[in-house]
Amino acid sequence: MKIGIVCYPTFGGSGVVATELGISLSHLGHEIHFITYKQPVRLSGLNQKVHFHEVFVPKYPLFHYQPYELALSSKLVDMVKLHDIELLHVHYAIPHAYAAYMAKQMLASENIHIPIVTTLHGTDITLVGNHPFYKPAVEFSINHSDAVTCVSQSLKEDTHELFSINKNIQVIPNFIDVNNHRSQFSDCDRGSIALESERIIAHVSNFRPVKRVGDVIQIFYRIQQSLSAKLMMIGDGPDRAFAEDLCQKLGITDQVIFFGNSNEVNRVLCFSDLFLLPSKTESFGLAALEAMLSETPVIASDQGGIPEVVEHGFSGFLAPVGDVDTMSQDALKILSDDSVLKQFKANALKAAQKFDIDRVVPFYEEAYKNAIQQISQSGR
Ligand code: GMT
Repeated sequence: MKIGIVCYPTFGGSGVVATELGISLSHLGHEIHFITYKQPVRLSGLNQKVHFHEVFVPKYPLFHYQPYELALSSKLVDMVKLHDIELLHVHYAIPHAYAAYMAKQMLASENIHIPIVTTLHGTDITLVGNHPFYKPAVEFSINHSDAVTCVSQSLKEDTHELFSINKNIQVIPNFIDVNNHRSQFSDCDRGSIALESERIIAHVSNFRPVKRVGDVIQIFYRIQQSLSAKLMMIGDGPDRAFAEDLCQKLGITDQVIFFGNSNEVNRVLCFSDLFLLPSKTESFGLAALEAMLSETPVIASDQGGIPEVVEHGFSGFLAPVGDVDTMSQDALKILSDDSVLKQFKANALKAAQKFDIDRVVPFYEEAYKNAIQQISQSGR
């Protein structure tokens, strides 16, 4: 199949999932066209099967807001015609599903009929999408997609609760490339970052309020009162300065490293003993899954789709949002004893392996085939 993939090209989970999916589909022989405003961060090695088309929005003084959706839908129309793309898979409803719907209508006027598959990722539904300013357009674009998928059962329930959806929403969980990831590191070089006697704790996010980075710092603060440890903070965003200030106030700046947006997430996870994800909500928690594949157990909140990824008492522990005392006590249960830590590390890996890309990608292929078939049968 020739598939157009629309996504955010940034470090966020939806862009990562879209990119890894496209690469994996290309290995299965499909021709993939990424269409977005920048080359996705995880996309390298463009080749005959993997193409990138940049959406450019020329600046014009009249426009207070640059019309990205317009540029994207025009680009989609052009790319579908130029490369005979058979299906568009858009990740994140806003504004991608809306732009794809417009492209579909423009193409239909030229008798080119192409299905749209929309994947909902979380914040497009739970945080941004249901805002009254966007809701009618988001609901319309979901209902007018030819197939809709979402990344967890929890997100499916949230979508039905927040919107009037008349479409079947298929849950296709996020995934991870077990073989590729496991072959990346043989030596974790732990000594470059901490002493042998120190536990290493990690957090990866976009530092938005939903991630509750203050809780990350508070959990770490309590942990380091009982054992010697370092905290690796990877990512960047609005709450970074607040997190750095909090470290200063608590007198732990020497024990916390802020890496910013880094391409070395897997290197840091490789030598980490524990991952913290105390978010207000997560539709899935891809960062936790990536940690688990690096044999890093997870302490997280019990919200959204996280319990579908992290098994309480097996690959980590879950607690109510904001309960930093329970979270730090649970962390200490794992970190205080070498043999318990070893067991949780092994469990984390085992739990992550269930989400191997090879098990999940066939569900997308099937969804594409059905969508293409439906369009050709209905003749539209
Ligand atoms: O977490 C974010 O703020 C980024 C956001 C995104 O769109 O990349 O992440 C969402 O999608 C990821 C991939 O499906 C999920 O793993 C994250 O849980 C989800 N974030 C939230 O629901 C807050």
